[in-house]
Amino acid sequence: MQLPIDPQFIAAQNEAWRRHVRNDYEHLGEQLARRGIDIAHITPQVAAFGVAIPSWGVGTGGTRFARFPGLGEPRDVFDKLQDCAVIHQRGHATPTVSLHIPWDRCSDYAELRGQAQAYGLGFDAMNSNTFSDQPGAPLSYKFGSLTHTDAAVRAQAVAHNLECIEIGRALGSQALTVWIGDGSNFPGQQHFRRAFDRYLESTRQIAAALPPDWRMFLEHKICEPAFYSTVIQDWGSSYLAATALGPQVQCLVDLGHHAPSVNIELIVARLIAAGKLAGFHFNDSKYGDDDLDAGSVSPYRLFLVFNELVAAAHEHVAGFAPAYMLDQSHNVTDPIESLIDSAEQVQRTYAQALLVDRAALDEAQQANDALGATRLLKAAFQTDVTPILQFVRMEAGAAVAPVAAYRASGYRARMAQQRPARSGGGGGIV
Ligand code: LRH
Ligand code: MN
Repeated sequence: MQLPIDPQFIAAQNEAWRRHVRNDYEHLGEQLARRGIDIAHITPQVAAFGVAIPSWGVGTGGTRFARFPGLGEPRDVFDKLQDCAVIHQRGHATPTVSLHIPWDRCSDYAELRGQAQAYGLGFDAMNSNTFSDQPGAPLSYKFGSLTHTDAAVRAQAVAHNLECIEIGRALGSQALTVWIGDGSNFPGQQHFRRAFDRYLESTRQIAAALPPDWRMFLEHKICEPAFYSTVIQDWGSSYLAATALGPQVQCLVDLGHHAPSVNIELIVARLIAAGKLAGFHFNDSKYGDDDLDAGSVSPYRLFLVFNELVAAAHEHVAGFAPAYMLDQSHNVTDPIESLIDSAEQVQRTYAQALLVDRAALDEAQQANDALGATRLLKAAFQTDVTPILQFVRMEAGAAVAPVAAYRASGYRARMAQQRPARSGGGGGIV
């Protein structure tokens, strides 16, 4: 493996931690054993946990008002891949990258795949983009893409998704995420039922082009860029479409795509029961699609989602194979640090959810012992699983303290030398 940072540097960083990590791990093991939990049963599951990095997240993000690029911004998909390798080398919880086309288009995908393998990385779901006009594209998506009233625009959007599948096949990806911003800004502007019919007509063509071992993820979103109606506005519209489109098509849940008070874990439970849960775009939000770092605002909300996921795995629910991805916009932090931290936060939340005493919870629910039940969840959520995360990283040759190790590596300063500074200017998420 050709790693961007010398593994010896990480090993040296870990030296000071080794004895403490072992002691803390053994101590937590004793505490968990008193709760009837075998830490040796939990740790391998945590070690096997992985969440994909969004390629568009390693560059500084922005809003419609402005974007303030940082130092050493990635120039192309190869720079992004190198930054993703730094993140995985640190936290060892992000073995795959989710690409976005055309932002990650390049001339040689075999070379890109080779570079990823050299970094020990793979490719998760591909993301198509018919929410902005491609340079030189004959037709505009101003009034929609897969649901546009003009069949030629729909055909252009379908063709783009088929191209994303071809690129993904060359890279070893096995899924396509389709999020479209199609909708309306004025009452009366769009015929809701006809727009949905056009969506099905277009996505049916994309689904028909899926290789047999691929899946297509439909991503719903309450609003933005359309602010009166959105064609795939909620899980209901997504589920109706995924059901109509067949077993290879499922519903992806981006945590930030719901109204603030929506019970997302209940939506997750419904999609699991229907065998239609594609997976997640993890992030956090307080108001809208804020794309903040996962678990940075409402860690308990993230935990309640993972509680449903761990319960489904525990009960061996049929067809349960969710894809885990981050989808964040890093406007004021070093994106690499945010992604290292967010991947750890998601892995931490998974570890906590593994600590829920499922048998006792079943009993409390059966007995309508509301407080007993919710205290079982709190007991797991309030367990500091840091020793397990540090132990897993140390055993994997990753950094016990990944953000500190990244800062000490001077990687960002080196990239600032190698990569020309990018000026700020107009808004936009990338
Ligand atoms: C839409 C979205 C979608 C991506 C985009 C970058 O808000 O969540 O998943 O294509 O962000
Ligand atoms: Mn998303």
